[in-house]
This record gives sequence, structure tokens and C-alpha cells, in this order.
Amino acid sequence: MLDERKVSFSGVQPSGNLTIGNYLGAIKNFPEFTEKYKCFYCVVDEHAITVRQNPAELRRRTYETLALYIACGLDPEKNTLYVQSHVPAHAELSWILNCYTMFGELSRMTQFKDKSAKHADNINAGLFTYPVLMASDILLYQTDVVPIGIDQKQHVELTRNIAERFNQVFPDTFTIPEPIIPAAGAKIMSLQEPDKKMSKSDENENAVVRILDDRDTIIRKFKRAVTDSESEIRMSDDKPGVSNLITIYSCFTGKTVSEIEKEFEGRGYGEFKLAVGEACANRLAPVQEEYRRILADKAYLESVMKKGAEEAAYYARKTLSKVRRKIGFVNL
Ligand code: AQP
Repeated sequence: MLDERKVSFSGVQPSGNLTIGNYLGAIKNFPEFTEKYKCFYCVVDEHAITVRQNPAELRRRTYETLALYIACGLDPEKNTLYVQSHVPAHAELSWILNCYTMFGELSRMTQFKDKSAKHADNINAGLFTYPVLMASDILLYQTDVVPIGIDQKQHVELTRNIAERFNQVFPDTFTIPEPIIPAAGAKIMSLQEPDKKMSKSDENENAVVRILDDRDTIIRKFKRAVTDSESEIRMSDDKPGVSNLITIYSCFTGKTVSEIEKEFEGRGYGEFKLAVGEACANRLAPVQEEYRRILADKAYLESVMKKGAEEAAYYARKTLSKVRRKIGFVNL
């Protein structure tokens, strides 16, 4: 029977050990789409190689990221979970869409500017065309919604522009996708430089809380988080460190900002940071336990990858052959 549900697509790069930014901004929100949408969640290993990766680590992290998806509540029977490089249609569509994407558009992408500053010795073409591959990921599945953190919003906007441009020449080819950005947790900041996004590839371990950090490490990192010279626990633009901690605490406890400000009125930063660390560790403990159980079964993970790749390839092929036919390639 034809699946008439709308489509949700998102992905995470296995480019490092995932952080609570990846969790709160993206993965934690994926399961809520499962019933209402046809869901594709991908481990985007092809994106990861836009910066140099150690091959053994990339392979290991690909399994780990998939295990985390499942541990965070994504049932492989109800969602299509797969690895990007197992579905060659992503790379194939990407080449075609490169020819419908402008150099100027790609030059304006903030992530490209940030990453080329960070990897000045390796500003490769893949880093530059990364958003076109991401557009292909999304458009291949006729995606309606893309749950992401705010840093990826610009890439989804570009995806929409590429799709609209293509549809203008070849009507009714692609569904135009909408980004879905969570109300809270869309941009978790570094614990050491709170004006900078928390990133899994940050070299300063104290800046980043990883989903798999143990309880003591989580609490220690929050204790060391940069705040300010006042002592008031209040959400404010001039208090980025404290505001970030309030956001994290709110995401992990479900309390509102004003409830949190009231809870910690007259109490010091030390007490507050400990509470944030404990809330985070408590919430992640069951995810970590489930993750360890799943990761131990490599054969199971490979069966999920295989089934996911077959399902994804089925849908991807439909879009790709439509695109090939429309642009004038010979289909044998
Ligand atoms: N700090 C963050 N706060 C909220 N959401 C975040 N995301 C990333 N960082 C934060 C969201 O996580 C999803 C997966 O991200 P990605 O792996 O595709 O790449 P990224 O956005 O480049 O994430 P990182 O952690 O910063 O990776 P590196 O260091 O490798 O570049 C996306 O939905 C993203 O918005």
C-alpha cells in the first residue's frame, strides 16, 4: 500500500562523539515525528569526510551514531535508519544539483566560512559543495519537514532555493521542505566560550558535554562552565554563559525559564551548575545504558543498516529516475 504520510528527514555526521547540542537540537526530537510522518534518519558519513577523518574512527562512529539513534528512541521498524554512503543516489543527485546551484550562494554559507577558517590547510571542494549534498539528502525523499538545530537552517533555506529553481525549469519535481527548529535547545553554546556553538569537533573537552560522558565527567564539566562575575541566575543577552545553562537545565527538566529563575533566586552559581549537571546526567543515564546494550550487537546494527539502505534506496530511486528523465538522461 502507498504510504501517504508526509516525510521527515534528518541526519547527523559521525564526525566526533555526539554532544548534548546534537541531542537537544536534533536527535531527541526525531522520535516525535515517527507516528505522523514517514521518517528517514541518516548517518551522514559522506558529509563527515569534508574534513579529514581517521578511517577506523569514522567506521566505529558510524556504528555508534546508529546505536545512539536507536537508544534515543528511534525504532528501526518504524523509521528508516541508514547510512548515507549505502545509498549512492545521494551522491548522484548531488552532482546534478551542483549544476543548479550558484557559486555565489555557496560562498555565502556561514558553515563553509567557519569550517574553512578552522581547516585552512584543507579547504576542499567537498567542504564548499556540502550544502548541495545536504539538499540532495533532503530532496531525494520528497521531504516535507527537516528537524534540525538552528545552525543548519541556512542550508535548508538553500535547499528550498535549489528545489524552487529546479521546479521552475522542470515543474513538480521536488517537494519544498520546511525546517523544524525546536523552541528551546536549537543552539546550545560552548561551556567555555558561550558565544560559540557547542560542536562535537571542539578540541577543548571542557567546552563540550558528550551524550556518552559519564556522570562525574558531566558534573565536572558543568562545574567548570564559564559564567560571569555577578551571581544572579537570570536569562539575559549580557549573561550568555548563565543563559546557556538555564536553557540546558530547562531542556533536561521541562521547567520554564521563569520557574528556573525563581528556583535559584538567592542561590549561587555553584549550586546551580551542580543542579544542571545532575539533571543532564540523570536524563542521559537511560540513553547510555540502552546505547551500550545496542552497540554490543554489531550483527543487529548491520541488519538495521541493510534494511534501512534497501528502504531508502527504493524511495530515492523513484525521485532520481524522475530527475534523470526530466533533465534528458537516457534511462535504460
Ligand atoms: N550546539 C548545537 N545546538 C543545537 N543543535 C545542534 N546541532 C549541532 N550542534 C548543535 C544539530 O545537530 C544536528 C547534527 O549536526 P551535524 O552532525 O550534521 O553537524 P553540525 O551541525 O556541524 O554539528 P557539530 O556538532 O558542530 O559537528 P562538527 O563539529 O563536526 O561540525 C543538526 O541538526 C545540527 O543543527
